[in-house]
Amino acid sequence: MFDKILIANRGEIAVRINRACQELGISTVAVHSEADTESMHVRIADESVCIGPNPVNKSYLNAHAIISACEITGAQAVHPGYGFLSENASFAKMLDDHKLTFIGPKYSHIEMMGDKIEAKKIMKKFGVPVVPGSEGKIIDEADAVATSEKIGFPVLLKASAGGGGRGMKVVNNKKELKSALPIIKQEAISFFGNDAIYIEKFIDSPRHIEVQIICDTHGNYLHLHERDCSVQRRNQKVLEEALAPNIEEEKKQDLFKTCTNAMKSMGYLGLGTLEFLFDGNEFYFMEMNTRLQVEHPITEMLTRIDLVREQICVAHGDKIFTNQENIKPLGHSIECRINAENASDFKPSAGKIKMYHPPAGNGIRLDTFIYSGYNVPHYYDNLLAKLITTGRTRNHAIKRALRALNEIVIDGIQTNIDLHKKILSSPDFKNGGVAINWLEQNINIL
Ligand code: MV4
Repeated sequence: MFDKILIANRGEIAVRINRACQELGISTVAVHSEADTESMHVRIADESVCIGPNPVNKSYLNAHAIISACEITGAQAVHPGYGFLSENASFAKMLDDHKLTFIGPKYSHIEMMGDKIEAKKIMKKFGVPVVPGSEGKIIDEADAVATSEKIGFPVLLKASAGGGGRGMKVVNNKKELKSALPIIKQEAISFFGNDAIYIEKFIDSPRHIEVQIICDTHGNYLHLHERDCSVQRRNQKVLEEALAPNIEEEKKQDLFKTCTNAMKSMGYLGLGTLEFLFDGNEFYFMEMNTRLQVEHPITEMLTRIDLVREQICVAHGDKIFTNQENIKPLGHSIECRINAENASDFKPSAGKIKMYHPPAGNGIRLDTFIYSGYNVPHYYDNLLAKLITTGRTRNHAIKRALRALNEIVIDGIQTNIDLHKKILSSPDFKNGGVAINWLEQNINIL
């Protein structure tokens, strides 16, 4: 096993990764910006290196500074967490060139899945159901019109280098398509430096279901079931649950088999998530994420598998400790993302946490980095904590989440704790299976 790992991230995920390293007997190096000197991830690591000033492009996105920090400390591997450099293929390649291990997939797979047209082509080739749309990139206006008329309006224009909801536009007819095409192309160039556009049938009110997979270098391509991430606002997930309620078991099992077969055909390594839209009892592949995800703990609680531990092990070349037959999800798990934000305009809030008291007890997990007296900086993501509750049934997990949200105290800054209480108390949510537009449409009446 590695002796020393550098954690190229901050906040709750850096703390989460540090914990997995400690349990594996691996010593840790934290990296941080000037604003993060007093951050929890720095305090709990064995060593720390300041890699630059507060803006992320000068610190957490500074690949050269991170590689220098490895050389200085003798770290053998880098865990990128999520966000920042976690899906940056050239960073993964740079680490390879420096004989350092990137704790993630091969850089070629990161690159492939980062190109959404390429990702869709590959998945389709391996039998994964995809959203009906253009065969690859749109060549010109005539091609766009012909493709859209064939699949039928409304259609969605998507930038191939986009993802996570950026660089998309719905068009309802030929006229709208013709005016939107040059705009979305220009956006694609200025946001992503790549003008490749593709077209998909617009699916109106689907659910967002994702499949967690993990692969090693010993021929194991396993799935860890699914998560339902439909409760979102402006492309930001708010609450996730596993398993996804009200979907036929056989339908899911067919999908899992297809996903693991695709991973085997690709020779994928490490953790991955295949994102699907679920509509009218059908799954449609959208994108694949080649990183550890924010919402991984709900899968951990259900399967009792430590995803970060396994991620480190498979990156080292070790075998996954279990097999598909022995992975049996137990009960139901819900994650509430607790953000520092204004309750009325949802704008990020920052400032000093005067008092913090965590919830505890049966079925409660809180992944966080905050403490009483901590000053939340405004430079970074506003996620403060993830409350993960697990129960024997979905109902029990919901009741536990409400109980824990009543126990938790975060004083001094504004949070979205009340929003979570409203969601968990709403009859629609309790019924299970709300669509991706549900929260935005109901936020004022919850
Ligand atoms: C779609 C879609 C409807 N139809 N594709 C948003 C993020 C990116 N991963 C792709 N997204 C979508 N693709 C087709 N053909 C709706 C969305 C979408 C969405 C998907 C999942 C979760 C939240 C969402 C919010 C808005 C739009």
